[in-house]
Amino acid sequence: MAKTALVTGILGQDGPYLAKLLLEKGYKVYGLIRRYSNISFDNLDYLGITKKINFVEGDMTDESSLLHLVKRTMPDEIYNLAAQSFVGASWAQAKLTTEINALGVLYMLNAIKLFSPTTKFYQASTSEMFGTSHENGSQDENTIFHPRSPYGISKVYAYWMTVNFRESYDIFTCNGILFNHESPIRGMQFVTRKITDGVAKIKMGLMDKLSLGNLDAKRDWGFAGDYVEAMYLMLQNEKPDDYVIGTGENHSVREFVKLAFKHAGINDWEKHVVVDVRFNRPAEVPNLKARPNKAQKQLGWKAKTSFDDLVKMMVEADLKRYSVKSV
Ligand code: NAP
Ligand code: G4F
Repeated sequence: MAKTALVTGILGQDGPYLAKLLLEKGYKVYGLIRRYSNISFDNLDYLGITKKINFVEGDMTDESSLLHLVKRTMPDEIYNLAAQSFVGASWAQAKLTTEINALGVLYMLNAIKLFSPTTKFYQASTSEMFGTSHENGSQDENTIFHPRSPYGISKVYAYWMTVNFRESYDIFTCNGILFNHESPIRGMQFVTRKITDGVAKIKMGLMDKLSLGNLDAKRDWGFAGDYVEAMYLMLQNEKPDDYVIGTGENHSVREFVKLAFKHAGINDWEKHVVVDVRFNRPAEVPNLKARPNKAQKQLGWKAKTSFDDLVKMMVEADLKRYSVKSV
């Protein structure tokens, strides 16, 4: 019989890439969607898999919906990707961020414990949990957490709850501590997509200036398509554990901007970029860089897409989008 997986966050960036991988492996995929007045399947459409998903309704903040869902589907695997995932919004919406990202995980884990204790659980943890903490400029599974935003704090709660259900109830739970990963279907408010979308608009003459915040922040940016393989591998491993996933290389926002303009054939990038302090955060995470050695050794996972290829892929996809629209 085909294996079954429930993917929360199915309409976001990672959900569609993961669902595509699972479908290719023969899984039946349930995708959790919440109620919308105007729902968009654009990201699933982009990967051509909308019709292959079994949509189920629920909300991470509604415990009873998750209890019913797990009881009804009893999937082999649950990948919890749902979150209020934008760090910048988490100060103004700290309570909502906590309810979705922290309590939502507790509700899902309780549902597994009560109705489907053999279900394996993946939690989308994040390098934001490290915040300002590092050893010689990089982070691994042993680096202590020092989150700098309500988002980071909510994810630390979820991380420990995931560990706790493993230790208390012997449930197969894993944390993937993923560093930033991007793609042509990355949300528009995140800096990489904001840049590649802006560069495409400037190239097409639809915009002249791109307003950004802190250009000195450094991130370890990889491709989402590579990272969902790590999620899958964690749940196929013999023993549940927690893994740092990243490229092991980092770059500043400024470097990303320069390269994006270069790939669009625009040399005078400084003419088009405006620094606007409104995009600065109350507390910044200045420098994230993964040491993904454990994942490489135990899961055989390694990032495949280079920084240059990632920026090029995103710029080309946005240029194509605007070229098609302008025809
Ligand atoms: P994303 O594009 O923002 O997608 C998040 C998804 O969560 C959306 O589909 C959203 O649904 C859903 N969601 C939000 N609130 C919900 C609720 N109350 N109930 C049910 N669903 C809800 O995020 P992503 O980039 O794919 O990231 C996936 C996960 O990995 C997130 O948990 C994120 O925090 C984590 N993470 C991401 C990165 C990264 O660099 N991308 C790195 C580390 C960790 P709607 O479409 O209905 O809004
Ligand atoms: O693209 P960002 O908004 O991503 P951030 O804050 O690193 O969070 C992302 O990665 C996390 C993993 O580390 C995930 F957990 C999280 O869900 C999300 O996917 O910002 C990246 C950097 C920041 O330092 C920010 O201050 O870019 C800087 N930045 C500079 N100008 C900007 C801007 N960020 C945004 N969003 N918009 C700007 O105009």
